[in-house]
Amino acid sequence: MTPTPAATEDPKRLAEFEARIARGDTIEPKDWMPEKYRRQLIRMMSQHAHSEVVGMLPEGNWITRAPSLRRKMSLLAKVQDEAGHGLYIYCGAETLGVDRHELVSQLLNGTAKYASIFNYPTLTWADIGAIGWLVDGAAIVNQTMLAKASYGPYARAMVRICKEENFHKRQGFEIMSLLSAGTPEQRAMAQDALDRWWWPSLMMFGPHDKDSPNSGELLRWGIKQKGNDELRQRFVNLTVGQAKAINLTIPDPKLRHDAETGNWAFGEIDWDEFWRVVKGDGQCNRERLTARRKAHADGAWVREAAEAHAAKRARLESVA
Ligand code: FAQ
Repeated sequence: MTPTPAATEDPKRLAEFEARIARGDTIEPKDWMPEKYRRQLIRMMSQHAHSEVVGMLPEGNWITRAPSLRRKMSLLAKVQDEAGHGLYIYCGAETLGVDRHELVSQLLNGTAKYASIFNYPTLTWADIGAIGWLVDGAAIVNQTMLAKASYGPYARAMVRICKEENFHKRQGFEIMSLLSAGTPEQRAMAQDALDRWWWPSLMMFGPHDKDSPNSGELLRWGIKQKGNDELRQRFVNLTVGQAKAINLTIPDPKLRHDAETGNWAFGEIDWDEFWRVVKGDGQCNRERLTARRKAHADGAWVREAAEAHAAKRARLESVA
């Protein structure tokens, strides 16, 4: 049997580490940690950071077409926030001893994963409402839990990120609410956006727990506080009432309230579609990576200038 990385760790240190987790201690960058804990965090945090950065593309596409100055300002601020989220999380990942350039290369060469949701197109203005309401709404449900993660730098980044995501969600819900109460065409546009973004939003929580290879370890080490299914259910429970409040219909004929559990039962996710998109064959995967590669190439001069400036400052400081 191949030993698991945890089994190769010093059992005494591992037991001490797990006792700290059980006590609810926060693990900080210079603390001892099992190699597998570090690797899981780098995997999850880098995927998360890539998601924030790629996640700017579907909405960035609408900044020039926002219907008013107020909407343009909100959308600009939101997209800029997502860039900031990517940066905090890349910085957090770097505290685990990994080089950000390496992580970015993995994104650009197509070997890294990022959230499947960002491989769907934004066809109308209502999609901007649906993303704020549903995608940021799902992100808040997931990330509020991660704000209690055992790794300090990740948990602290999530506190600020969740505050900003709340603003994102509100502006999205406001767009959907106004469109839904507007002309028949606007209402149809809002319903169409909900129809297209509902199922991909549920996919954001990942596969069922039974099919999630990482959840066991992440839960045991307090990185995740809840499983994928429980968080997905929480999101559905919260969102059904919101859809009703703005007179939109969730596109799921199996949606029904289960009086016994208090939950909204929902239909099965199309897992073939999920895995197809995760593996690179969604509607916009190629477009998204092409855009990121171009942005990286176009930004080469900024990186060179920053390095030259840093070298100049270091030279000046050394002679001072
Ligand atoms: N898309 O074993 P699990 C946002 C992969 S931020 C793509 O269950 P885990 C803000 C998974 O990586 C959105 N891949 O994995 C915003 C794993 O692959 P690996 C991002 C997915 O880690 C709003 C494999 O499947 N949020 O939206 C997905 O335990 C608007 C097996 O899955 C985060 O990243 C997926 N949906 O649980 C920005 C939050 N689901 O690495 C712009 C942090 C699963 O073994 C605009 N991450 N996979 O090859 C998490 O909470 C977790 O990583 C999960 C997945 C829940 C995403």
